[in-house]
Amino acid sequence: MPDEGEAKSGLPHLRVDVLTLFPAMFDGVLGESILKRARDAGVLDVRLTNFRDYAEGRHKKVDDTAYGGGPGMVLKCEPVFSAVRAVLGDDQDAHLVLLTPQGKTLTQNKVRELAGKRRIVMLCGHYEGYDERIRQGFPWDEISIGDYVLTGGELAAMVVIDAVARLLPGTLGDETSATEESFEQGLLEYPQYTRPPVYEGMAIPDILLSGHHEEIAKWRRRMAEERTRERRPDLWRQYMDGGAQG
Ligand code: 6GU
Repeated sequence: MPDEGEAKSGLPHLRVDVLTLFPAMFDGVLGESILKRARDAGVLDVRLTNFRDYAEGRHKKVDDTAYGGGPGMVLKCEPVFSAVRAVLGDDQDAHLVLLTPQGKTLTQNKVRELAGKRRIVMLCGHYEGYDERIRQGFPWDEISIGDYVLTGGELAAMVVIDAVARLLPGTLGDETSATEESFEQGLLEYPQYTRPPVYEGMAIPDILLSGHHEEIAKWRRRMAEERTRERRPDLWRQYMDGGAQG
């Protein structure tokens, strides 16, 4: 029998628990394409928990007005603490992720780190924010997906799951090494082409038909570098410094 943390295939296996008030938002994303394949293969195990189920009273209230006044609702402590504790059980080493625009911006480095975990528990907020004591109550890794505001953490959680899933061994086909892609090396992708060789007068670069694999690799590297320098001077600087890639 495979150990916990291994898929049927013997590949390592990531479990992600998502705590959300809108579990149905995940159906389409998890039920199609590569994420569906990863789940069917047992590489990725996503479990959705509606933390409203942990709210008390007939009204199952999960949010309330803010102390001190102001617009918008704040996510209450009780249902969140109860749900997180129930989902964790006695698991001591699950990685806790709080989706919030106040978090550190997600990078490919962080995605790689998360892909190495055995279990991730994600909390998706909605409304104006979390009661601050939710932050204090658990050792959250607070993650944002960029400097703009979403209506809730669900789309952000899906972005994290998608980016992490494609790095799990067994998710992508053998020929697609996710780590060979230029972005993993701190560069933007080089231009790609497929048939036909000429489309509406636009021809593909001759080099790609030359059969010179070394020359093609050099050309691709040059194009990736040029593109990065022009479009993303921030990434280019990091690349030239040989520093940590974001
Ligand atoms: Cl994680 N949540 C929300 N509500 N908005 C965001 C975000 C997260 N990341 C970027 N914008």
